[in-house]
Amino acid sequence: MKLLSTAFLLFSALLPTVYAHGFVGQVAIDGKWYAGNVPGDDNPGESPIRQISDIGPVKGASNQDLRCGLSAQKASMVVNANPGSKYSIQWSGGAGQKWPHNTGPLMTYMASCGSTSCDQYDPDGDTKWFKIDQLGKESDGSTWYQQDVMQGDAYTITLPSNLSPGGYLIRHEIIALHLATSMGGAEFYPSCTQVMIGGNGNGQPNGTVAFPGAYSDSDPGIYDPNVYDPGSPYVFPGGPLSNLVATDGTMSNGQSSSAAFPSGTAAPSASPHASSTAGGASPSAQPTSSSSQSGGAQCRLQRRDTSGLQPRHYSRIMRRLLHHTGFGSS
Ligand SMILES: *[C@@H]1O[C@H](CO)[C@@H](O)[C@H](O)[C@H]1NC(C)=O
Ligand SMILES: [Cu+2]
Repeated sequence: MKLLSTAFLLFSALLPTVYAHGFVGQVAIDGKWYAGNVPGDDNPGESPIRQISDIGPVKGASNQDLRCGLSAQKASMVVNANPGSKYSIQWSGGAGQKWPHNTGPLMTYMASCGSTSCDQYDPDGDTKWFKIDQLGKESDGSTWYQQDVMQGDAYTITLPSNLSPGGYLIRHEIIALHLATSMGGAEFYPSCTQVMIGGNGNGQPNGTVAFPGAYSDSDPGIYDPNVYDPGSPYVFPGGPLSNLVATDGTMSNGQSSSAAFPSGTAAPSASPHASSTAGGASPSAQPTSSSSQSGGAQCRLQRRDTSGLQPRHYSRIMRRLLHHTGFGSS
């Protein structure tokens, strides 16, 4: 008996701790991809994506890390974009891993860096964020689009068409709700990309929010006891969309499961440095280049092209079956 329990304790201690979390690994402006730095990497390379300290979540609606992610550092690049530019996001679950969660919304906000260059700008309590996009469940009322992210898809939006010129942070976020049946269980994964908007727009947001401040731990879209009920309605947190709104949200095949990120020491081809030099990004760092050519794998949010999607729907159904029979992971 004694021996047995000792053996059990020893075995438990040896079980690996599973960190099922992630970060925005890459972003693209009008199809040009920029790698982000691995969280906590001591040797950050050139990137417009602010580096965070860890792939773990921001917890708690009053956490200042809700602005740009865990201990986010200013990034070295500010990339040019325009009103109506395509902005693409590739989530990662860590080196070589896909994003691990499938429950909860994708949200995107922007904020002006004011007269400060965005690579020098520290968002604070006065930073005025306006919501440009929010994406929840698919038309079946149960499957979250985050499921597509978990399968490796990249997400692309068209930036608001009337943005005034200047420097902005684009704050894209997943709120993972797999633990949201408990108050405080929601996991926030914000990420900021530094852009310089050109053109001659003149739009001003009609409403802005602060981070922290926009969310409360008791918001129905953050503490959601019904989150696993099929068809349960979802109330997005953070108020209404701005008048400056992104359009054409699209999931498309991301890169294969192979790592696009340097793990520890940088692999030259996929290094963040590579993408800052002209044409330097490797094919593996360009998630959509192959899928956009192969066609068929794209899925518009309203009008899905089902021709290339059979395996995905199939696996989704399988996953649900497994879940309902108790074999799926929680
Ligand atoms: C801003 O405009 C949008 C679109 O017209 C509207 O849905 C939203 O309620 C407005 N927000 C505020 C704070 O007035
Ligand atoms: Cu996680």
